[in-house]
Amino acid sequence: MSRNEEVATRFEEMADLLEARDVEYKPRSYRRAAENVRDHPTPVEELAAEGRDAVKGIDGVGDALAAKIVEYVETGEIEELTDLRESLPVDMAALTSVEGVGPKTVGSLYEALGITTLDELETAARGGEIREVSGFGETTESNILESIPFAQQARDRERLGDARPVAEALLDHLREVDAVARGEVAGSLRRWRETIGDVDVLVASNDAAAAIDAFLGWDAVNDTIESGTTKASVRARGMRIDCRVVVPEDFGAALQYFTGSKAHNVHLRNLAIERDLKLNEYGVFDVSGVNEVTGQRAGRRLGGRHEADLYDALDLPPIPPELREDRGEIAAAREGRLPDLLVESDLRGDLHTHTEWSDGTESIETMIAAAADRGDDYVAITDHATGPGMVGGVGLDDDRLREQMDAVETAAEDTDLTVFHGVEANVDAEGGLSVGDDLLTALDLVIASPHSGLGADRETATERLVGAVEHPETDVLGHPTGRRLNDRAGLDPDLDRLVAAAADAGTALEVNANPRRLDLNDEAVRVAVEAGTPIAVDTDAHSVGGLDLRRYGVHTARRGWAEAANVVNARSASGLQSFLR
Ligand code: DGT
Ligand code: CA
Ligand code: CA
Ligand code: ZN
Repeated sequence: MSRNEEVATRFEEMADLLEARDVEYKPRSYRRAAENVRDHPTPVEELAAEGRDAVKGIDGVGDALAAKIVEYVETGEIEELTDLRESLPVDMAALTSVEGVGPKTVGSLYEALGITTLDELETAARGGEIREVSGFGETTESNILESIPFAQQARDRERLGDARPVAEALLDHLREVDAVARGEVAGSLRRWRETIGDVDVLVASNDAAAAIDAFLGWDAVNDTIESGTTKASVRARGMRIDCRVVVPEDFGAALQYFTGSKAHNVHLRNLAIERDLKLNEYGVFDVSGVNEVTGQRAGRRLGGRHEADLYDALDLPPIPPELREDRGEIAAAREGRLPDLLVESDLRGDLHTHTEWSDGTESIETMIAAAADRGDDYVAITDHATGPGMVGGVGLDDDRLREQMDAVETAAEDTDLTVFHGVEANVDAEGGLSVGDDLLTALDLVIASPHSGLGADRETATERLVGAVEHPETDVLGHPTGRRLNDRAGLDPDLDRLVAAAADAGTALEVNANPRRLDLNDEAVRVAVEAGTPIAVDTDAHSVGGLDLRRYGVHTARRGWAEAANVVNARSASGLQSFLR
């Protein structure tokens, strides 16, 4: 977590605690400041080092809040927050995750009944205690009771980008073990869902005890939740990890079963039943000759060593894990119209990168060299322009953008890569762009991104984004909704209208590969693909390492059924140039 994120989280907690104590006005200023600190491109520790005035450069941060930011950077604590927590020792995040329960409710229930956790809330609601509290009634009580299971479930799903590296480190460890023939991720992580309930890992081994020992002995394991002869669960790096061991002959069947989704598997099993076949984690079986009366149910095994055996027995081509959500993939497989999904090597370059000219960490030359090292054919340098949502002097004004044009041109002379000079312009409230028209025309590529006003209603959001894609100079709509996974919902535009407008205007919609964003998400990509709207899969890298996030964008696009033909940066440099014109 960056320092900015830490400060933002603490300010939000303060806002909740103050609101719970019926303090007026202050909660709002803390929330506003939190959002601006979170989005501020300069690390707060750098600002704090320059002094309180530099910190006050953040929108919505005055003397008092600047002092708290400096205090946090210097001491790791905010004294007022510590005091607030002591006076109201509640699990605020858990309690407010219940629909209809806000900080004020939490405050009242703590005062009246001493409720501090979700479990206590449930007990009190079941016991009919809540309806007795002044301001509450039976309806409120039963609403709370109804919403608690969802709140318990929706809590702590991990972001894909946080879980994937943990699972891969575990696989590296397991694959070193002699007893382990194969190790793969399964579950939602293998399907590349944007968030993960728990990590599922599957191991093929003829010595299950040794494989389980190796799993439990991984040095990142914090504690063992349960362990048996062929499966175990642990907590490691803040995540729950389930590991199952099967014999190599069954590995394909088990991998298919534990990859899910449950809905996909149920659909597939029904298809099997129609054909007198049976699917389970041990294989695929012909049960046509099975005698119901004697109860002899096993049938004749047709396969299971390889995952494809199961699909093959149903006369289906293998279905890529990303599609296994029961969203029409089984019918498509049956009718031979599964998409030829995008693969990472289809991408020829990144259209959205930042340098130290705005809030990136590297020089133009370094980012170009890093793109060349990856084997790309081209790269676009697209630093932030000034405008709404850009604070603290991060964005480039038109003069600086003109200066950068020369710098990019010079850097481009030393490389075989085709270098595009672009800009990430901010979309204003009316859908206009924060850069002069003459400059937009002169640049190779224009990304238009919303960075402010992300709480707007659907109609306003749609108008604004449609305005941005219809701007004659816009080439790509960057992170269209502005959401932050597990953090802020972002805009919720009318997707049918947005993708139609983008298709008509010849503007690409971005799939921002940063795993905190994944924006567009999988379902929105599918809508775009079906409308024939061009897509750009970009990393929005702010450093060399940021370029490695590409795979998350690719798999999100795959979950949206995208093919290379849908993706503008899967085109050659000259193909891209003709799109940009
Ligand atoms: P998650 O962890 O909530 O992100 O989602 P998954 O899909 O990883 O679900 P998980 O971890 O509960 O189970 C892993 C896979 O195992 C799941 O995708 C399908 C399979 N599975 C689990 N429970 C059942 C079940 O009751 N029936 C069937 N058919 N499959 C199941
Ligand atoms: Ca899982
Ligand atoms: Ca699991
Ligand atoms: Zn960007």
